[in-house]
Amino acid sequence: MNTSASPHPSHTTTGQGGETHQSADDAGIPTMTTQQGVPVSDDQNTLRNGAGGPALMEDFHFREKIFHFDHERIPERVVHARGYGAHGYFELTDSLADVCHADIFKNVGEKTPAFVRFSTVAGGRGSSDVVRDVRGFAVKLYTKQGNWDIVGNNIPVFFIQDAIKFPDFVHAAKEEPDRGFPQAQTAHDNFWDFVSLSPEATHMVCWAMSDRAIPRSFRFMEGFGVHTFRLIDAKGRSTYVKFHWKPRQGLQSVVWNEALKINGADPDFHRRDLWNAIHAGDYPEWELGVQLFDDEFADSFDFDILDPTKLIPEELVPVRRVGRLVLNRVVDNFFAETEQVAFCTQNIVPGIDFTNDPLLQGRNFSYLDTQTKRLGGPNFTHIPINAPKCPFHNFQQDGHMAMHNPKGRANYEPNSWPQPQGGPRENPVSGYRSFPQEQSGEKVRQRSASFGDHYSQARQFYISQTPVEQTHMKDAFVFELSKVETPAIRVRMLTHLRNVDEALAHGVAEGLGISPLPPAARPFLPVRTDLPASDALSILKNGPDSFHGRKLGVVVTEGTDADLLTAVLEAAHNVGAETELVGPRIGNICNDRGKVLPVMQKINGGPSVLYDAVVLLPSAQGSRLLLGEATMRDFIADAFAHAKFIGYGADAEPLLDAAGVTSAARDDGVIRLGGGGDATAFVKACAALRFWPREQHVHAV
Ligand code: HDD
Repeated sequence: MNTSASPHPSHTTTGQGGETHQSADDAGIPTMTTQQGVPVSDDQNTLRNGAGGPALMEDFHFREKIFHFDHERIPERVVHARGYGAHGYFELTDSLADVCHADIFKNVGEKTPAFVRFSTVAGGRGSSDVVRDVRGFAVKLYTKQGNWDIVGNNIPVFFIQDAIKFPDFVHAAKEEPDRGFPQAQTAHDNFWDFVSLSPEATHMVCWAMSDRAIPRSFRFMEGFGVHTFRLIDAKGRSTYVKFHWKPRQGLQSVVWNEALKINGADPDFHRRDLWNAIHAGDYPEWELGVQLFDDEFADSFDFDILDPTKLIPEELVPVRRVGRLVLNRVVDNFFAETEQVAFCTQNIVPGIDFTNDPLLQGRNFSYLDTQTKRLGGPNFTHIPINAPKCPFHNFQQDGHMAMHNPKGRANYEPNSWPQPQGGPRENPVSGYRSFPQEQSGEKVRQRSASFGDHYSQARQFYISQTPVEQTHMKDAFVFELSKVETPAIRVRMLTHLRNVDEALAHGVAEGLGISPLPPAARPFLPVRTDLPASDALSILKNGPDSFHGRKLGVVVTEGTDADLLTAVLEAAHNVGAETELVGPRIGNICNDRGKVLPVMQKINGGPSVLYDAVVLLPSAQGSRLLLGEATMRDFIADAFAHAKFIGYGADAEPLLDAAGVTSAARDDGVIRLGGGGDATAFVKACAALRFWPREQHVHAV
């Protein structure tokens, strides 16, 4: 046995192949066993007939280990394959008992365990985080009356109106079947072919081309239940409801060029962000908001409340905040929890009910079905992450991996066995009851005519954006359509955009070199141009009021000014921002007082796209060294181009010049830091997140 300089020197051995590992020859280290519990003596060498001989079939340990490995993967989700989950709780802050008898909405202050999984939609499990895509926002609430899943997105409307179109939509959005690319993006012919042939998609496409589709973090995005649901009160009366999750952290997105670069620098940008925030104790939080309305409102509203391509502006029906969702614990095991969690729209509890939204009705079939395939059988509810946390009893039995078969003789009902052998019985008082909605009508395959206005709300969304956001939308359309190879598809898309906004259509056409504009698509119902702008639809109008929860990248070198650095770090920490030092190398860098700095990133590994704002504090000598460094110039040029706030010490001026941020180009977002007061003012300015007036000066095309 050899010992070496490992973190566990006393138990470390060197194996026959020179590998360093620990053995359980000492108390306190668990002995490895097979799945049958048989202790393992050697986990690194197969059993063979002589050292150079063939492997022996009887090596049950080898066979079990490889067999299990061969079966590690389960099918990835057909959509929303890439996701990241966390645990937390929901706390009721305002009773909804006036309109809903669900237990979760009764007692103010009561906490209900929750699990949330955020996701992208189109990409595979191993794709990048910051792609242009809708984000899933799925919440599982382990209530005392069973699990309630709100399987929502970060966008309040959807691409299609009827679930029967979902396979077509998803096929068109994902990689093209003959070539297997492009991955995790909609910038290709099939997607735009489908949506340009489906006018109902126009509203959602506008959202997808807005900055909503490139969030800065899961923490900084809203969630929406999308459909209209029902709340049922104790007397069985129904109130319509739309669910909203409002981030306490405020809204924030990145810019597109930044997104492209983040995906290279850190494909796990969003999951790392959530992991870091929870580990730092900066627990992300959302308020649960409800828009409540009745039949009278529904009848008077300009659109059909059952149409999932429409939203109800918050100015018309205000969002009542009734609770908070706090994420405070990462998973113990990604596969067991995040991968195996199974959300189903059909999981609702007494007091909540569905409506006739045709998309929701179809979803209620799809989720149960897909989980059975994905998780291998009907007992996926026995997996701890999916099991209710309240008592549950029924006579469902057997099947693959059954963990909770009923005990005793009775496995059917009615039965006449006495309790406890007789088992559970239905409960007409506390049991789930559906709202007794009257139904009539012929059996037809027909879309309601009231679903026919496809452009008015798309237009309302567009005019609700700030000019900066409108430009981003135009640029996104141009980018995506520039990747479409078939000219007719690009032109067809423009016919829809003309019904959204003429300036938008012109801008996109110009970007694509299309002239003259094609005629507008003929709308099924006239386009409403009188819908007022809604501030709630803009990200920039709903940003944070401080730099809390954001990340500052600080460039340091040998000899960095210790006082200024301390002032910057303190100012950032005082508002709850994270900081990271970036330098020419990691470790062994001293400030001007000889103190070693905890440099976490080398400049090429920590480009400015990973930070919300940057500060440049090289010493004069460090600045000279970095002048020849291309990645340093990129760091500054990108931060400037992405409209970030840049703070700098006097010695950083040559670096700014070298990156093209000359004294003439420097604007109010490029801030010279002389002392501690400046650092505080800088961090305060960063609350605006970006210096948007710069954007128009850094783009010529
Ligand atoms: Fe869906 C997953 C959200 C329409 C069929 N969907 C899935 C997830 C989210 C959504 C967040 C991932 C859940 C997780 O993290 O595990 N889906 C939506 C929203 C929709 C929507 C907000 C429209 C309002 N979905 C939709 C339709 C269908 C599906 C119309 C089918 C008819 N969705 C599925 C699915 C998935 C899924 C195939 C794939 C993996 C899974 O369910 O668990 O059943």
